[in-house]
Amino acid sequence: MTLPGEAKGSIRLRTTLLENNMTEIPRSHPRYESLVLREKLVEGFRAGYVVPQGLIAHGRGEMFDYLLGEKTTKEARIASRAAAALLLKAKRPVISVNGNVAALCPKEIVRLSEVAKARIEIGLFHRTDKRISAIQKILEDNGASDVLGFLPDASIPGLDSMRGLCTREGIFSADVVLIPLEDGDRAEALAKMKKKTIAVDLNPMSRTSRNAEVAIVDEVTRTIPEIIRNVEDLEGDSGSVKQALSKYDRDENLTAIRTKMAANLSRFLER
Ligand code: PTJ
Repeated sequence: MTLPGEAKGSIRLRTTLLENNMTEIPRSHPRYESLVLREKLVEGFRAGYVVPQGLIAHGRGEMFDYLLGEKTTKEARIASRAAAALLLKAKRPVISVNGNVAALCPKEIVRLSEVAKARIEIGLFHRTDKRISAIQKILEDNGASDVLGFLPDASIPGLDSMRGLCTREGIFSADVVLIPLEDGDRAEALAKMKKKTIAVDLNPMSRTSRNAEVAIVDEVTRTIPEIIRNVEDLEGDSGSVKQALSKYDRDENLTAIRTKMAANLSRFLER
């Protein structure tokens, strides 16, 4: 049976999707992008590298994104440019990857690591060797080589969770660490180690956002390409790198986003 508006050729695709327990999302759906992200996470969950807690965390993120109008704000753009500048200034930048990030934007993470000359290290809260191997494979399938994290040989002081495990070559000796979709503990512990962190977190009130050197309040699949664009633009231009950093004030930026979210919420309630 062909559904209304469905091209004949898409029947095979629909069958494949059903066989794989995936849902086909019509492109015309007003929340198409958001639903595709959910599918990616569900796929990762079924394959075993996204934890169920990751699905809950994404739902929390969606709620904040709703308050942002599901689009990148001016404040997030300023923060992403500062993040790009920080990565370019870093001597040993590292990108930390967890299950959700591997499911949502592996290709973009690998591209960012190339343009910013940053190492990739897998760091999981719910750590198992099986998950690390699966995530490493996804990153490698997307072009990464030399992914760190499988064999940790150091730990972050003061952190009891498994996410404290890291590698000496990577996070332990990094000066700048990009920590997308993090819980607050490691962000705080990394700050105590005098590392500069770049958070990507839709919650502007989270400890991660409040502890990061640069806090980008935006959806991760929108943020990473934005950082890539800025790294490419700022590369080799030390004046603009300096300007990007001086233009950014974390607390001011977070306050502006909270104000924006509150205003949107009031508007929604008045509807
Ligand atoms: O793969 P693991 O084992 O390392 O576990 C990963 C999760 C995400 C489960 C773990 O890091 C966790 O529990 O995170 P939290 O404490 O729920 O924090 C995640 C933060 O990311 C929350 O503040 C969410 O609002 C935010 N968030 C969720 N999805 C997105 C997001 N921010 C940006 N983009 C998203 N897609």
